[in-house]
Amino acid sequence: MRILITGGCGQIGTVLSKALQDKHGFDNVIVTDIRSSPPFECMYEQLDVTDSNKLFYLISKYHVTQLYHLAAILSAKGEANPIFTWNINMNGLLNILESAKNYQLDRVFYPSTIAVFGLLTPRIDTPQHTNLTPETVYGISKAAGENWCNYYFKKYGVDVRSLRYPGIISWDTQPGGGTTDYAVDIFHKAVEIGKYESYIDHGTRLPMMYMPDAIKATLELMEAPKESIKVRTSYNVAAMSFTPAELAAAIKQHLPDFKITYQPDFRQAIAASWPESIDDQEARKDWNWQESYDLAAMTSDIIKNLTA
Ligand code: AKB
Repeated sequence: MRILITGGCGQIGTVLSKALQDKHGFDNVIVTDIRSSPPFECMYEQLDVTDSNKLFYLISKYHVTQLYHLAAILSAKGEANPIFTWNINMNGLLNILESAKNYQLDRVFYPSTIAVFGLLTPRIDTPQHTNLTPETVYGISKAAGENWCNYYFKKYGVDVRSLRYPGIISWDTQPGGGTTDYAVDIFHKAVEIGKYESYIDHGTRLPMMYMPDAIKATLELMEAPKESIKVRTSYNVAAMSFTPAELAAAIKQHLPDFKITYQPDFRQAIAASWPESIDDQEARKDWNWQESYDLAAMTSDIIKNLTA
C-alpha cells in the first residue's frame, strides 16, 4: 500500500500521517502540503492541490494506491475569500477524484464536516439524510464535494469514503481557520495564563471529537470492507457535544482558578447555524463506530499532556 496525503501538515494531517506511518511503514506514506518543508519527519513533497499535473506526477512517481485528501480552507478563514476557498476546496477535490479514476486507485478518503448543515437542518440529533443548506463557502464546497464523491463512486466505481467531522480537538497540533478552534485554544490559554476570552457565546452547543477518536474513525472507515460502506456521500460521526461554559467547567475541575469571558464575533453566527448534536447511527451500524472519549476523559488527557 502506498498512501499520499494532501494537507498533511495541518491539524489532522500531522497526526493522521504519523498514524499511517506507524501502520503502513514510513516509506509508504507520502506527505504533501502547500508549505515548503514539513514540521515532522516524513517522505515529503510540496503540492498545491489545484496543480493537477504535479498531483498526477507524484501518483506515478510513488506508485500511490490510496489518497487521503485533507487540504482545504475551513469555515472562518474561508469567509475572507469565498472564490479562492471554492477554488481550493472544489478544484482540489476534482483533481483527486480524477486521479483516482485515471490511475485506478484502491481507495480515497475525503473529510466532510458538520458545516454542510445549515439553518434549515434539524439542530438536535441531526439525521444522516437531511437538508443541506450551509451558510459558509466552506460548507457549500463540502456539501458539493460529498455529492461529487457519490457521483464518482456510482459512475466510475471510485471507492471514495467520507466522514462529516465535528470540531476536532487536539493538544499537540493547532487548527487553522475553523469556527470550532476555540475548543483547542482554550486549553492552551487555561494552562499558560489561566484565562480565556471565547469568541463563541457561553450557551452555543456544538458537536466535537477528540483527535484520537477522529484518527480511529478515519482508519476504521478506510479499513472497512467495501460492501459495508452504505453511505457514499459522507457519514455523520459523533462523540460529544458541549457549550463553551460546559467546557470551561470541565477545565475548572483540573484548574480551579481558570476564568472564561465571552466576546462573540462573526464566528458566533456560523456556530449558531450548525447542529448541537448529531445522529450517527448509520456509522455505528455499518462499520461499528464507537468513540472512546467523552468531555471529562478528553479534558483530563489534554491537561495532563499540556502541563507535562
Ligand atoms: C471548522 O470549524 O471550520 C471545522 C469544521 C467543523 O469543519 N473545524
